[in-house]
Amino acid sequence: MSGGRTGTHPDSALICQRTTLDVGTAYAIQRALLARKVAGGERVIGAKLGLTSLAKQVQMGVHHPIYGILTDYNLLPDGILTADRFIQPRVEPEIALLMGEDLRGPGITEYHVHAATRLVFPAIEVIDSRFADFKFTLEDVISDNASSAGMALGGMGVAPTGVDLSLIGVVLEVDGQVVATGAGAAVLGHPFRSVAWLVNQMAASGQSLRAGDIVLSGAITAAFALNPGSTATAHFDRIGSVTVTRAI
Ligand code: OOG
Ligand code: MG
Repeated sequence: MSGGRTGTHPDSALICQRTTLDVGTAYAIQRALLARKVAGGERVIGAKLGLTSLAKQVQMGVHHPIYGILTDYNLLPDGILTADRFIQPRVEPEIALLMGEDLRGPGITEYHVHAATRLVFPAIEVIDSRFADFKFTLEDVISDNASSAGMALGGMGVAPTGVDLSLIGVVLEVDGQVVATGAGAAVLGHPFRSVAWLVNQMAASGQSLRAGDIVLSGAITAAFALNPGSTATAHFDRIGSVTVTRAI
């Protein structure tokens, strides 16, 4: 890893040196960093997909889906990004799931994910990176927990029954200007397929989703930098809207 950027989170004080990793080692590093966070009092609340849409893969120059683990530290009260906690935050519109049942791979399909999903939410994920300008390899970004930094969910959730999430449109605005548009199908064809991929990948290291977990299914559009004082809103068809603001 490279960059040597620091932040206020204990793990962000790590100085990174670029090394040659394979994907398996990168996920082992991710788990080791998670163990440190949990030992420090953070609680696992779910998981996230990354690089599941063409827009994101092209933007980041990394052409393979990844996953990371979410903790309660990621939840942004009132959608506010406090000034001290982020390095170079970017916002991405995502469809989030609240699981109603445990899901353990292998062999999980989008149908299993649908059956296990209790609620869906409009979400904005805030990603951040220890790598200058988000320039990283697949293995780098996996070991950095898929750039996971924050998230905001809109409303109280909508039952997925009768809603085709692949057809849900989204309009992303920053400071009132439309910066991107897309639909749920951008993430591996369907958000449930994206989450099925996640669960099957997690199985390789004995990880799984539990009832009550929150899952971010992956950015539908490219990510956009959020400057101090700026506000981003993602408006989704049928499932609602969500807003985050970066404090000055
Ligand atoms: C990696 C994380 C990407 C997504 O939804 O595609 C991600 C990055 O772009 O830094 O969270
Ligand atoms: Mg994301």
